[in-house]
Amino acid sequence: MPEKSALLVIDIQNDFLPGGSLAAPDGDTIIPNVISLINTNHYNWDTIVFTQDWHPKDHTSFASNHADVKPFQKIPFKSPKKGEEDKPERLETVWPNHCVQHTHGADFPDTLTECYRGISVPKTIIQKGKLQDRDYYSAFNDIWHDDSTELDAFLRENDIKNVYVVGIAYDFCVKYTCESAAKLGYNTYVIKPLTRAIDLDGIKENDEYLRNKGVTIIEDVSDEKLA
Ligand code: VGL
Ligand code: ZN
Repeated sequence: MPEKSALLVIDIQNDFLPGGSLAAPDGDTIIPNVISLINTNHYNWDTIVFTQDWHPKDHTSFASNHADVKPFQKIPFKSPKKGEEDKPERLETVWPNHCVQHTHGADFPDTLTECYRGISVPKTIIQKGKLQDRDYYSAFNDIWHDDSTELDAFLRENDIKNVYVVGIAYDFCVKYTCESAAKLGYNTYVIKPLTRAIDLDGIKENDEYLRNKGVTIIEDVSDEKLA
């Protein structure tokens, strides 16, 4: 039996698309090809996972929840982890309000919702960013490695060995999801043409970062895998 493969579709949500509050430039342009990648199934996906950034409105990653702080600033955060009260604070980026639970910004675009409904292999939606006091970039865990989502358990239940990642943002949730997957022992691939970054200046550096973590970057996805 060949090793089983999962496709992870990261955070393709209205707020990360043009017109949204934290848009990745051209984020919408990957959607038709992501849908083709799912529907044609030339990679023989054994499971497909959509992730959804899903914050309470008082979430600590929103600049608006801190006095005199603007979006994209870095501010110090204390570890929320038990026993780490004395650890030095870490500088973390704060964001415009985005992907607030049960709002349009947190929804998937309609074409993607329809695509999800049609998936016939095991599938799940993993929501992350739910705890108010910490941010989550990886779809596996929060940035402090304290709280885990159900993603690792889902992949293990389905006997997955290979993980392919597409979506938004290449420099945040795609990046840290790939890093976690590699660290957890999955053979991890990022299909780069089907990702979009928030900060376009950081892409090269991001490639290096991922390679150093053992992630394989797929630089092009041939037309026959999509058509
Ligand atoms: C993301 C910033 C804040 C992402 C989520 O999906 O990459 N980025 N929250
Ligand atoms: Zn977020």
